[in-house]
Formats: sequence, structure tokens, C-alpha cells
Amino acid sequence: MTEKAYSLPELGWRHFFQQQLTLEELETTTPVRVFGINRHLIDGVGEAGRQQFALPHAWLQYSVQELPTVGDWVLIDQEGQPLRLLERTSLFKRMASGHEVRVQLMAANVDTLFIVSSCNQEFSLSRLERYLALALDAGVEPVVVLTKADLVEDVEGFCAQARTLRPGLMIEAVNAKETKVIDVLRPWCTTGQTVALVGSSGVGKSTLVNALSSAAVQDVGATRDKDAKGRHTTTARSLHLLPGGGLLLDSPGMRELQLSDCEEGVASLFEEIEAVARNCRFNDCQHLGEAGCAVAAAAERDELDPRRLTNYLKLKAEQKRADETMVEKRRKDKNFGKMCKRVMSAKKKERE
Ligand SMILES: Nc1nc2c(ncn2[C@@H]2O[C@H](COP(=O)(O)OP(=O)(O)OP(=O)(O)O)[C@@H](O)[C@H]2O)c(=O)[nH]1
Ligand SMILES: [Mg+2]
Ligand SMILES: [Zn+2]
Repeated sequence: MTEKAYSLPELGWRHFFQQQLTLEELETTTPVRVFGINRHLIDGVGEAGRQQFALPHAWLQYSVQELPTVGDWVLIDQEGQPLRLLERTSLFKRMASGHEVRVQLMAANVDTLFIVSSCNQEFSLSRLERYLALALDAGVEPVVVLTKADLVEDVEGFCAQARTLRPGLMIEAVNAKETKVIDVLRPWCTTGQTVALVGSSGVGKSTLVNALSSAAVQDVGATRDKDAKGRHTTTARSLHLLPGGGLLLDSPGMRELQLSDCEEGVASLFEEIEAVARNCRFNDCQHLGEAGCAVAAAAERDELDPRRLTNYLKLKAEQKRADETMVEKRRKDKNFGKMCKRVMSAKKKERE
């Protein structure tokens, strides 16, 4: 088996991360990029190849946001123990599904998000806006990839509509089944660049992933004989090195990301509405019929696009619901904590 080593820049290392290291850390630590996580076991790749390590016990007390996720950079000391997590350039998070209300980290240090949609009835400006808000909130450059361009006459019509969503928005119409698609997307998949994809079911995400990865997808874990012992602990590795030099992040759930806590993304995407809203009489105006609402007045004068305004209000309402559930959850947790303390101290008194 061939042994292929990767340089740090090939793994996505750059000045932003380097400058976070102290002089001592520069000498005594090595950075490792997180390729996959399986419970408390981290699967990383650094200059020395693949490296597996467990989360230090002390880290289990950290908040979710302080723990490593796929795409993160972790500093490893000379004993191979993780020392600390480096600050991220971008972060995708979502509300975990199910009864539990908590934030879940999806991916870190992604450079480009391919927002995949098709040139057919699936195409929806409001859905694209939802994903754009997500990308902007995470701090990631969005690129709209319109698949199935081979199946329609009026491709330009779809592109023109998408172009209205945000000034300077990158849009590429493709046939995802053609190998040529790689050339169109390559500018975002150069050495050290990390890309991820989102989009509805059936739009061609897997087709694109396959095209980008081609047959020659580099599975770093399997290429190192030296680390063969680690191979039996199969982890769901979800960062892949692409043959063209970039990295593709394909962790479970990432492709169907739901909007969670991304108020800033919504605000940034709907700048024209936010600008008007600053003139509402009340600071906390919901723009739902309050007196002195500048947004309603502007809509009345036809100064705001009705579809965008509707979608803006819808996304804001979703944010608010998510926030309220979080607040409610925190309140319950607090009460539960207090109750536990009461029970414990009562028991202690009993024993005394
Ligand atoms: N003609 C044409 N067909 C496409 C194109 N992109 C995808 N398809 C087809 O559309 C179908 C769905 O593509 P997938 O790649 O499985 O879609 P997906 O986004 O991964 O779907 P989920 O896994 O369900 O989320 C497949 O039959 C593809 O061959 C395209 O650009 N042109
Ligand atoms: Mg798929
Ligand atoms: Zn208002």
C-alpha cells in the first residue's frame, strides 16, 4: 500500500490558524485537522498522517461550541494528546432533532457552500434564501449550483431569478451528470479549500459529490500501513481529500441542514428590509401590524418585494420560535438543577 503524506496547506491550514499559536506551541505542538468523530474518538489527519485520539476527560465539561467538530483544527502535544481547539473561520450548527433542544455542531472551517437546486419545479427563491441565510450566518461563501440545466430550454431564466437574491451572488448552471461539471466547480475546490453541499432531496448532491470525488477519492485512513491498527475502529470519516486538491465535507445531516440559530444570516441577506425596519417606531417591532411600522408603510408604497418580505417574516418567526424553545429549555434545566441540589442536601442532612 502506498503511503501518501499531506502537507498542512493541503489539509486547509493557513495564516489564520498559524497566527493563533504561541511561540511555545509552534515548537511543541502539531496541528491536526478533524476528519471524523465517533463519540469521543476523533479521527484526524496531520502532517504525520492519520491520527486518532480520544477527547480528554476534562473536555467533557466544555460547552458544545467548545468541542471539536468535523473540519476543526486541534493542537496535539508531543505525547499525542489534544491540547486545544483553534478558533474557526466558519461554523455550521443546527438544532438537534428530537425532543432534546440543543445546538449541534455540523462542520467548521468550510470555505464554500454549494447550494444545490434544480432547473425545475424544485427551484424556489424562498428555499434558496433559507440556505443563503445559513451560509452567511456560518461565515461561508455561498455558490448556487443549478443542476439539470440539460433538461430545460430557459436556463438563463433560472439564473436571472437567482441573481436577484443577493448582489454579486455566484451562480453556476450545470449538468451534474457530465464530467465537465468538475471544471465548472474547480475554482472553489483548489488545494486546501474546503467545500460542503446542501439542497433538497433529488437535486443531484450525490451526483455532484461523485463527480468531484471521481473514482480516485483519497481515503487517508486506508493509505497508511503504519496505522493499520486503527483501521478496525471504523469511524464515519466525513472530510474527503479531492483528487483536484480541495477537501469535501460530507458529514451526515450536512446536506439537509435546517435553519436554526442564524439571525445574523437573515439580517445580512435581507439588508434592504432591515434598513427600513430601523425606522419602525418600536425597537422590537415584529412588523405584524404594529403602529408606526416602517416596513408596513414601505410595503404599502410598493417599495419592498412582497415575496421577500413574506419569506423574511417567516424566517424571523422561525428564529423566534427556536429562541423561545431554547429559553424554555434553559429554564427547565435550571429548575431541574435546583431540584437535584435540594434532594442531595436533604439526603445529606438525613445521613448527618
Ligand atoms: N439530467 C440530469 N439529471 C440529473 C442531474 N443531476 C442529478 N440528476 C439525476 O437526478 C437524480 C437524483 O440525483 P441525486 O444525486 O441522487 O440527488 P441527491 O440530491 O443526492 O438526492 P438525495 O440523496 O435524496 O438528497 C439522479 O437520477 C441523477 O442522475 C443533472 O444535472 N441532469
Ligand atoms: Mg444523495
Ligand atoms: Zn415594523
